[in-house]
Amino acid sequence: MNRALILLASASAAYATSLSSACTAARVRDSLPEDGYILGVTFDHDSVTANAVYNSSHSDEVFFPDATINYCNVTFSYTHEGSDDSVIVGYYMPAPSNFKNRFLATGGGAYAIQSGSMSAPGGVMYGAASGFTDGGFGSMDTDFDDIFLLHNGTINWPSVYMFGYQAIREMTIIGKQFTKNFYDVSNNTKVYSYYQGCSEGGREGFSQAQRAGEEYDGLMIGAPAIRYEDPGLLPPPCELEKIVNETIAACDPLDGRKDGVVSRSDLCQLQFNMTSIIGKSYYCASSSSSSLGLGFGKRDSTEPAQNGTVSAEGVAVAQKIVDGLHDSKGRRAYISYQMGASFDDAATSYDSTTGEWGLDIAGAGGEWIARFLELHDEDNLSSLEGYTYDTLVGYMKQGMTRYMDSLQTTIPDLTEFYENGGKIIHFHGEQDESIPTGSSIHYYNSVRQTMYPGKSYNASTAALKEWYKLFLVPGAAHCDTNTAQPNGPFPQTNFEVISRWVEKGIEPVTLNATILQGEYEGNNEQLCAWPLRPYWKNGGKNFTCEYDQASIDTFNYNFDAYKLPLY
Ligand SMILES: *[C@@H]1O[C@H](CO)[C@@H](O)[C@H](O)[C@H]1NC(C)=O
Ligand SMILES: *[C@@H]1O[C@H](CO)[C@@H](O)[C@H](O)[C@H]1NC(C)=O
Ligand SMILES: *[C@@H]1O[C@H](CO)[C@@H](O)[C@H](O)[C@H]1NC(C)=O
Ligand SMILES: *[C@@H]1O[C@H](CO)[C@@H](O)[C@H](O)[C@H]1NC(C)=O
Ligand SMILES: *[C@@H]1O[C@H](CO)[C@@H](O)[C@H](O)[C@H]1NC(C)=O
Ligand SMILES: *[C@@H]1O[C@H](CO)[C@@H](O)[C@H](O)[C@H]1NC(C)=O
Ligand SMILES: *[C@@H]1O[C@H](CO)[C@@H](O)[C@H](O)[C@H]1NC(C)=O
Ligand SMILES: *[C@@H]1O[C@H](CO)[C@@H](O)[C@H](O)[C@H]1NC(C)=O
Ligand SMILES: *[C@@H]1O[C@H](CO)[C@@H](O)[C@H](O)[C@H]1NC(C)=O
Ligand SMILES: *[C@@H]1O[C@H](CO)[C@@H](O)[C@H](O)[C@H]1NC(C)=O
Ligand SMILES: *[C@@H]1O[C@H](CO)[C@@H](O)[C@H](O)[C@H]1NC(C)=O
Ligand SMILES: [Ca+2]
Repeated sequence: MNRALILLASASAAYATSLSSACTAARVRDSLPEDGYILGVTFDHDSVTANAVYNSSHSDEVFFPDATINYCNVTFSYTHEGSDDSVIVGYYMPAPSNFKNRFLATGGGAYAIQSGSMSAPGGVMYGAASGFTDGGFGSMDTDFDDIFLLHNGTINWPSVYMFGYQAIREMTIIGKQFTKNFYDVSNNTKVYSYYQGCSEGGREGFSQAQRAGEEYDGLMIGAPAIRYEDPGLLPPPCELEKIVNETIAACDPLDGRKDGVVSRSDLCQLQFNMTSIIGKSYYCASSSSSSLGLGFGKRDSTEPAQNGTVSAEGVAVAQKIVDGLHDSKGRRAYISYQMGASFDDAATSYDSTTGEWGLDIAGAGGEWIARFLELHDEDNLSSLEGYTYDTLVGYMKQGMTRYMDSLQTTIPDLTEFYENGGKIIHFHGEQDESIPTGSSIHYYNSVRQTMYPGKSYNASTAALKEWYKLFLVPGAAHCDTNTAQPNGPFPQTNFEVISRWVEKGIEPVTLNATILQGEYEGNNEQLCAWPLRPYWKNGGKNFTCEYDQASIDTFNYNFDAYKLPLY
């Protein structure tokens, strides 16, 4: 039966179709857009797979609430004519009775372009067909860094553009039409289109706002890695951990509420001097640890017990980290983490052969230099000998120049997205230890100044907030809650909030969030929209969002190490 006959036969009965009868390879094949729907793209009809998944339970996720869902798991591939590539896309299609005329595109983390099985359920539970792509890298298990080099010295440029923005754009354009066909939605009925992702997934979201603005109605973007930035060289972990703990203890009450959460890292920077920690004793038992994050902080280590007192040198190193990357002339090249954030991505590692603590470099930072800048098929640097801050600034410049039109995702002109009526909820953990919080504020300011060049600070902020809001998440780590500040909230219901904003015009003045661990687990909190800052009056009881010029000014940066503007 061809498509037209199916349409006639099913007429308006589409919503009565059960998941089991809808979820067939034949229906998926019939629902594929025409070849050439995107110029040069043809579909491989033999590649189609479809299987119904029932009672799939998801709990303890930070980006969406607990839910049990049913969906049709669809995959198929397409090729770009004239190339011999094959791009696999995956879509989780809600049961027809639960479909709410929504499509959600999802992204990945670190060098993975997708985390579909982890992200797509967050759309299905809200009635959205939810898509992801392998970028044409070979399989859903193949990351960008695995295929980026064709050989030492030879870049696989098509993969750079696919990772940069093209693959997710195509997955969305194909997915929106496939969704209409699959559910028999008429072409003139709106299917709302969303994106959700954090870290590299956040970068992918901004890549779409910047380069595919007409395709989306709402974007939920967390802690975006938009600049392929500071590789982050740094010094003994127990001493640094003690410095962080003391900073948290000293700065927690500055926000008006003593709850173990540094909700005002700006007041911490203005009022707390880390030299007061010198002389305090620290102790850490020996440990063997390993952690794998969504972001850029991969590490493994075995460390001996450490016992000592905080030194002036240790505090100086911590201060240098907090000040951010500067060149030897003292010019700013990059931003650092907010005070109170852990130094995990910036700590030293123990060399068991020499028994000394040496400079370390976060896994992804070393790989960035070795593979993406030096073009060696390796995932770390062999040595840090001879590296200076100027070397790192040089790498920053090289990265920006080489990948300006592909991976650099800081175009501040979002006119197309704005004119299409798009809305953005952008959030960033205020205690992010991997992508500096200030990086998001700097981009927000770049968009504000670019979109509203003639307006004052307050007027341009008010205009931007009508469609693009930035929320800092008190105490939150990189795309996650923070074990060191368990009473901090996390914005877990963003899909609910943005769909109300897009579909019903209910504007989120504050962002809904929930405490997800610790003694207050389950409590609701609201997050202030930048540039307003949280402050608790009346002994921690009365929550307010205040305008504090001195605090806002701590987030203004002048990147004078570069001649080109850094957006
Ligand atoms: C899914 O769960 C419901 C409720 O517990 C149950 O009735 C149903 O049989 C389950 N379906 C499958 C396919 O396991
Ligand atoms: C979805 O389908 C793909 C392709 O057949 C398969 O690899 C994957 O495991 C399936 N996922 C689920 C949750 O069924
Ligand atoms: C809907 O639009 C698609 C893409 O333009 C087209 O291929 C299809 O024939 C249209 N369907 C109907 C029923 O008009
Ligand atoms: C820092 O505080 C954490 C609790 O958040 C504790 O587990 C850890 O031992 C402390 N570290 C040091 C060096 O005191
Ligand atoms: C902290 O105090 C020391 C010693 O008084 C001073 O040299 C330093 O400039 C202060 N640092 C900051 C960031 O205010
Ligand atoms: C740490 O060192 C001090 C002084 O050397 C000693 O008194 C103390 O017992 C040590 N603490 C631990 C937990 O080893
Ligand atoms: C690529 O370079 C690394 C050293 O930088 C070397 O170990 C490896 O063998 C080279 N691979 C090829 C295919 O030449
Ligand atoms: C990467 O290499 C540097 C320098 O050789 C080393 O200090 C660091 O521990 C390595 N990092 C990882 C994650 O292997
Ligand atoms: C900007 O708005 C804030 C909060 O409404 C106000 O306190 C501040 O005075 C305004 N600044 C200017 C220059 O008008
Ligand atoms: C806000 O979050 C609470 C949990 O903290 C949740 O019960 C409620 O449904 C959320 N509201 C919206 C609009 O998402
Ligand atoms: C705190 O909030 C309560 C209840 O909304 C209100 O009655 C009280 O006046 C507020 N106190 C202060 C100091 O703002
Ligand atoms: Ca606090």
